[in-house]
Amino acid sequence: MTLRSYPRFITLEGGEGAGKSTVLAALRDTLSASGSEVVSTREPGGTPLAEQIRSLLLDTHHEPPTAQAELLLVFAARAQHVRETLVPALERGAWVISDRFTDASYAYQGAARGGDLAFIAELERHVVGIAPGMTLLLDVPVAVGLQRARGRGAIDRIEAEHEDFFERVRGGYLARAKAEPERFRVIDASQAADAVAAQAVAHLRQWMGANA
Ligand code: Z5A
Repeated sequence: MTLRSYPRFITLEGGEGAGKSTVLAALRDTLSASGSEVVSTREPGGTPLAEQIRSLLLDTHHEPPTAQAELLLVFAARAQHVRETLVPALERGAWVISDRFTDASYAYQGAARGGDLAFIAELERHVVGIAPGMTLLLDVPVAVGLQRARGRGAIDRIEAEHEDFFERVRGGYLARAKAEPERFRVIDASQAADAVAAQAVAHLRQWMGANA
């Protein structure tokens, strides 16, 4: 099964503290101002069941999942999100912005945890089946991103990983962007937040113009 790409499906990716939440708000405002229906969502999460799986994944109070359990939980949440939220919205013509999607599994469970990339690709084909038209990768040096993320207070299970882990995450994302340059737009997210948001909005406007 090949992946079905939806032009109105936009994903935001990046390491910790890259500034995805800030950019997502700017993209949502731009799309809403054009009069379109906009659905903003996130992964893991985006449905009640998938949000429960998110807390199992991130909460430090549970028994930590093994690498394989983590991978399957992430894809279980995604299976629910795709069928219950993403495909219905895309099929009715809404724009959908998701804070993370399958690229995150290649970066975190694949590149960083050492999971089998071919198995992740099989899961993507059989369980997910869809792909974003455009992905904005907010790329920031690991030390800068971690300082921002940890400056916010409570740290979740994955945020508690060592810097090496996040270097592998960053490398995994950059490799994905290099392999699919037509889908990815890489933004230097070490700039000030308003400059990052302005670049993201410029990419969006260009994309909207081409996919009106
Ligand atoms: N995960 C996974 O392992 N596999 C998967 O398949 C998926 C996810 C889908 C939850 O994701 C976790 O799930 C994540 C990967 C894993 N790992 N962890 N932990 P998440 O996206 O919800 O969580 P996150 O990556 O920890 O989000 P984040 O750190 O909140 O990142 P962000 O949304 O990109 O950052 P932000 O909230 O917009 O900004 C963080 C802080 O920095 C905040 O105080 C801002 O005011 C500040 N900020 C933002 N931009 C700037 C700039 N440009 N300059 C200065 N300060 C800034």
